Parts: sequence; structure tokens; C-alpha cells
Amino acid sequence: MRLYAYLLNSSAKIEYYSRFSPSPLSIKQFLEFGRDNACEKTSYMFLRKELPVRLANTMREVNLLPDRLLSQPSVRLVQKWYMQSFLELLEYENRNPDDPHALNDFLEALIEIRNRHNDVVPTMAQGVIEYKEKFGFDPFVSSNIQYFLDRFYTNRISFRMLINQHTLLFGNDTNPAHPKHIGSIDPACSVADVVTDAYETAKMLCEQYYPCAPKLNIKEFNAKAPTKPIQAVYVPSHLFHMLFELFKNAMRATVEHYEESKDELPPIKAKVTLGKEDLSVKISDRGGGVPLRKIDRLFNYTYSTAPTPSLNSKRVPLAGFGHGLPISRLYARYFQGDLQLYSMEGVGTDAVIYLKALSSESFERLPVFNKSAWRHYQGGPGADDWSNPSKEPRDTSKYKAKR
Ligand code: P4A
Repeated sequence: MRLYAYLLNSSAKIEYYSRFSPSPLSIKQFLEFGRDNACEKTSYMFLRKELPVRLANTMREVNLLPDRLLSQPSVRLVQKWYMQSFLELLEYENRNPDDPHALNDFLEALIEIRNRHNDVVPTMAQGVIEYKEKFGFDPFVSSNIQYFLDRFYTNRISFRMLINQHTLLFGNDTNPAHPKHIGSIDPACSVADVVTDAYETAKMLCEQYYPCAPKLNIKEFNAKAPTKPIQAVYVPSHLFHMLFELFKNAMRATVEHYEESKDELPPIKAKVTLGKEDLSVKISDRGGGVPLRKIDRLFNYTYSTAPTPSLNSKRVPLAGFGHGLPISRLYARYFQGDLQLYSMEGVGTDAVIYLKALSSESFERLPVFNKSAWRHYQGGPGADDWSNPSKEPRDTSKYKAKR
């Protein structure tokens, strides 16, 4: 009976918190908050509500997945992690920040929660594999999975962003390698440096699988200030994640396309550009390209999750069979950018990452759980199921009730 009352209370709490829309923050707001006299108590007061709101919004949505997917053991496990973290956060719901241990306990709880959720992506991918093995490929379910995972992973990116900002700003493990970073944000991120890092890391992997790797050729076009190097106010780890994925794809395509040929590998070209609105990075290869009909598959979670990679016995592929590319696009979209592929079959692929040039315009793009999202799972289109920065209050201490 006590257990029953407890469960009833937890689901009432999920219901309660899921009625609030998440409050999107801009990179500029993250920066300004962290820069001058960042206040741990303010962050505590914000996060002890915002984190449960973001968790509850996602937890409600998980429950809309088809039963046959929900009942897979990996999906159950992920649900259990979310429930546990949600309940741990509720312990701070009414805890006075002036309690001498509250701030420290909260910080440690956040680190524990972050670690608990480390393997969410491979575990969900496993859930999709289990489902496909049992029930095969169903286009309706696949489109629901696509819709769900895009939102679920975006929520997770945002959840980790908030936790990382708090633990990096107020934890004692301040980042000695990057004293100028504000939490995970580099206010003067040299984009070309991240391009080079991501290329070098992918090259090392490439050389483990193949006898060689294509060279890199970088160019910069700063249309705003032609003589200055291009710098972004951005999360370098997000940029690295996207570029690393694109370089792995470009290398795989190039090396495999030239496998039978005696010609030298054509270099991968990177172009970094800055205009008034966009900071863009293009990665171009001559790897033979992908026909337009197959481009969507590269972003499809169900399609790209192969139960047994066919190359496994001979050679583990350098790239592919993961959720890498769709998640990279989510990182780009998370701060109002995008990632697009332009392929010309027979020749090669251009992949472009678009970022907002202005940190005041890079608001978090967050899924909102509401009627419109619900309709999506019933097969209809949603129209209002993502946050709209121009309609969100700039004052992040205010919470907007939905419906
Ligand atoms: N040509 N072009 C690409 C691929 C091929 C490509 C490719 C065969 C396909 C699948 C894959 C990796 C590469 C590219 C750059 C990209 C994306 C695809 O960013 O050259 O893994 C599933």
C-alpha cells in the first residue's frame, strides 16, 4: 500500500512538472550568467525546477511510444534511469538553499545523474535493434521512432548542457586546460582549430582500418572582417562531435571509392565562413557521393541501426551503423543551426554545418510535450511542438504553464 501511494505520488509529480514548458536559454545568457559573479544559489533555484520540467516532458513522451517498443528491456532500463533521476531531483524541491549542505549535495546529485545517463544513446539504439529483430521494419513505427528520438536526444543534449554548466561553474574541478571557457562554452572558439582537431582524430581512426587517409585542406572566408580569424561563441565539444562524424563519413567514402584505383586520394576540403547571420563550415569530399533517394536513410535511426553490421566479419566500418549523423544534426539544431548534406552521386558529398553567428540568437531549440506532440504519435502532424524563441519569455526565472 505504501508503495502504491508512492507510485501514485510520483506520477502526479511527473504530470505536474510536464505541464510546464521548458525555458530555452541562449548561449549569450549562459555566458552572461557564468561570466560575472555566477551565483550558485540562483543556478540551484533555477535547475531544481527546470531539470524536473525537462525530464517530465520527456518521460510523458516516452509513454506514447508503441507498446511493442516500450516493452523492450533496453527501453525499460532507460525509463528506470529517468524515473530515478527525476525522484532524486525532487528531494531538492523544498530544500532551503541556505541549508549548509544543500548546494553541495545538489552538485553531487547532478554528477551522479549525469553519469547514470551516460549510456542512454547506445541503450536506446539497442532497444531499436531488439524491436527490429522481433517485428521487422515498419514505416509507421519507424517514423514515430524518428520523431521520438530526435526529441528525446535533443532533450538529453539540453539536460546535459544545463548540468555541465552548473558542475563546471561551481564544482571544484574547474577546467585547468581552458581557463577562458565559461563552463562548456568557449567565448572565442577558433573554428578552424576544432576542424583540425576533429580531422586529426578521425584520421587516426581511419588509419587503423584502412592503409591510408585523405589529406585536409582548410580555407577561411571572414566576410565580416576579412583579415580576422573566425571565432565562434560556442560549445567546442558539440562542434567537435559534429565535425568528427562528418570527417569519418568523408574518409570512409573517399578511401572506399578509391580502393581499386591507383590514383592518389583527393583531399577533404573544409571551408569556414562567417557572414552577418551564419557561421558555416563545409566539409567536401570526392568520395563518390550518395544518390538523393538514399540521403534520408543516413539520418534515419531505424534504418541505420543494423542488427549485425554486414562488414563485421571482414572489417569494422569506420563510420555508419550508429546514431552519429542524426545526433550531429541535433547538436547543430539545438542552438538554432542545422546540418545538411548535399551529395552528387558519382562525384562526392558536401556536408554543411550552419551555426548562428550571434550568441544572442542561439537559443536552445527544445521539444515541448503538448497536444500537438501527442497528435504526432497518433499519426497526425504537430505544429507547435518545438519551442519558439521569439515567443519565449527572456526572463528565465518565470515559468509558463501550458494549456
Ligand atoms: N558516399 N558519400 C558518403 C558515403 C558514401 C558520405 C557514406 C558511400 C555513406 C554511408 C556512411 C558513410 C559515408 C560522405 C560524407 C557524409 C555522408 C556520407 O557526410 O562522403 O555511413 C553510414
